[in-house]
Amino acid sequence: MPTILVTGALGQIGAELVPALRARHGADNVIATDLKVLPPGGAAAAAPYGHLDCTEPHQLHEAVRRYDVGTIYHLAALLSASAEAAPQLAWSVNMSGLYNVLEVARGYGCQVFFPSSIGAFGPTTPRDATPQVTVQRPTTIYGVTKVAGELLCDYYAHRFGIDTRGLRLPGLISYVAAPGGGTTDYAVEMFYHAVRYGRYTCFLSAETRLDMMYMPDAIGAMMDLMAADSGSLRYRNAYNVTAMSVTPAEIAAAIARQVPGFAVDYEVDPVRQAIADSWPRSLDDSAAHADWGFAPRYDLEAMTTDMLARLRSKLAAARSR
Ligand code: NAD
Ligand code: AKB
Repeated sequence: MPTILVTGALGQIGAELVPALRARHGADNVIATDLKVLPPGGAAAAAPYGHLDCTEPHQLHEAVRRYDVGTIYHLAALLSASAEAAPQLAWSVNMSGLYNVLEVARGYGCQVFFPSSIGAFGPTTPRDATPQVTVQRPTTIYGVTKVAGELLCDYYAHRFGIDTRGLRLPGLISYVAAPGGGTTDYAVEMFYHAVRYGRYTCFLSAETRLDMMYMPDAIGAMMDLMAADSGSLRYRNAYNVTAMSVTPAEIAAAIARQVPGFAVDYEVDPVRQAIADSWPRSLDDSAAHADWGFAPRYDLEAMTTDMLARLRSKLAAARSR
């Protein structure tokens, strides 16, 4: 079977996507790649692993040719807060990286997965039940690269017949790998701090409402979308998906129900707050339900229970080493 290539495989998503793909398609059929050096004992992305900088087209061509790649999950990118701190680098990695992936896909006939984001929307987008097709005028460089990336995927699908598929992912909550510089990272940090210290200082205000999803649902959604019947997909740029629309105060309350005494205070970071305030409060993901059967399993309570249990064992295992 044709091989699957994952770029940015050592990040928050790749750390869980690579093992899930290997479980379904066989370990040797999934090539994990990243700019970073594979850390010793990095089991999640263990061999086959290769260094690959997505801004270097020849590295992508060489990997696709060498491993006979049929599908590319292109995860390499700078996230919203990191991108805002380095807009020129964000443009280079997020845009040149995707362009290089699409060009190599055009040359070798690969299927491509592109993760867009709620960041592809902006302050003039309807903020509640944000429609699948609506105004997209983001005010962050991250959002600009996500909208342009969506349009580029659409273009390659319609102009060159490339099988591009994408999701507008919300903030992802997970326990395997740390998040990589996003605005929604507070949600993951809150869980770690609850288990470790029983308190947390949040960089977004208590009532900032954003969409979130537990990582197992996000991994399931990516793999289901990629396996869906091509003819049923109306959108080739990216599908809205979400599992919950929550505030820091609501996540804190859900954690406090299981970690008695957990307390959160708020020291708002104006840069990340401004980014969050420009994003939707909730997405309408009915197109994803209708076209390829998207159905997340975890709501806030179910996610909180699983996340706390997994984190407790992870941190206990780390302490006993
Ligand atoms: P992350 O920051 O955790 O990981 C990104 C990885 O890309 C890192 O391991 C980094 O080393 C690598 N990378 C950076 N520059 C590179 C380059 N030039 N070449 C190759 N690799 C490079 O990000 P993530 O959370 O895993 O997100 C993956 C994708 O999903 C991104 O496109 C992101 O915008 C999107 N997304 C993530 C979330 C989320 O909440 N995690 C939400 C919406 C969309
Ligand atoms: C971020 O906060 O940048 C990401 C995202 C929602 O795209 N988690």
